[in-house]
Amino acid sequence: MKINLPHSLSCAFLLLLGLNGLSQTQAQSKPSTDFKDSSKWNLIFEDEFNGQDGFDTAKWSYSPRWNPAWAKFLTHSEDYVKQGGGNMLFRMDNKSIAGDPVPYHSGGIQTSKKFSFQYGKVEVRAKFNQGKGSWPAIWMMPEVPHQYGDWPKSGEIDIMEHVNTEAVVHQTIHSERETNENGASNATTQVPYNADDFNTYGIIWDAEKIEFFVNDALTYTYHKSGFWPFDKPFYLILNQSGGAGWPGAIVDADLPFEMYVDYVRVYQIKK
Ligand SMILES: [Ca+2]
Repeated sequence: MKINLPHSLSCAFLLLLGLNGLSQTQAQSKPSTDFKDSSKWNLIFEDEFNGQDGFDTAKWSYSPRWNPAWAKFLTHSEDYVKQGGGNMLFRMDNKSIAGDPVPYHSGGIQTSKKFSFQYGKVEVRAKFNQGKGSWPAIWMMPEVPHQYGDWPKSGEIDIMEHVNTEAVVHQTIHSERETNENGASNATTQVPYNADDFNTYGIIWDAEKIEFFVNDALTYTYHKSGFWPFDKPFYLILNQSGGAGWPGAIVDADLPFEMYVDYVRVYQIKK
């Protein structure tokens, strides 16, 4: 999520992602634990987003605006993060807001300091539109941000990222071992999805591996090898970003960008 490449590197980076994704996807076998087997899992956190207007502040906070590309236009307003119709809507547009002179505004929320967990299963059902400069994401960061050092040393788990008008979503691990000096990761795959409808995105995370899923199908397994920062609690982030970093500039005619999230469910394995 924190990839921030000069434009000249973007094409080479995407090619790298593509080659990696293909070879790793082809190497997949059956998941170690059936993603949908309810007899194996206890629900420990959920938000069905079936309310109205604001989010549940017992579970979520606004993701703050700060320097990384994904966070440049985050805005603390129900205009950009709002429940309705059974979903949470994350929006990005170029409306002007008095006293806030950034060219775009977008929405994101996170569970930091309210909910984090170590090992388990995450399932998120979401739908988003496409457009030049768009970057919706469903991802996780360590609750203690620098316990193994600055990014990417303490790890990052990207359950779903999409950029621009691509026909695939990206699922990625960031760590010191996997992420290069330009912010690109070797531990990534790209997966076709149904762009016109909701899809489910998930992981199963344990002490030895992180398995990624799209629509309940295993797409990629990241096995523990060498230094492994994924042995601490992580929290969830949902956001619609864009206009900086990986997706590049926004074509205003493509706005608004919208991501609808139907639910977030987190489970841990029954003892
Ligand atoms: Ca819902």
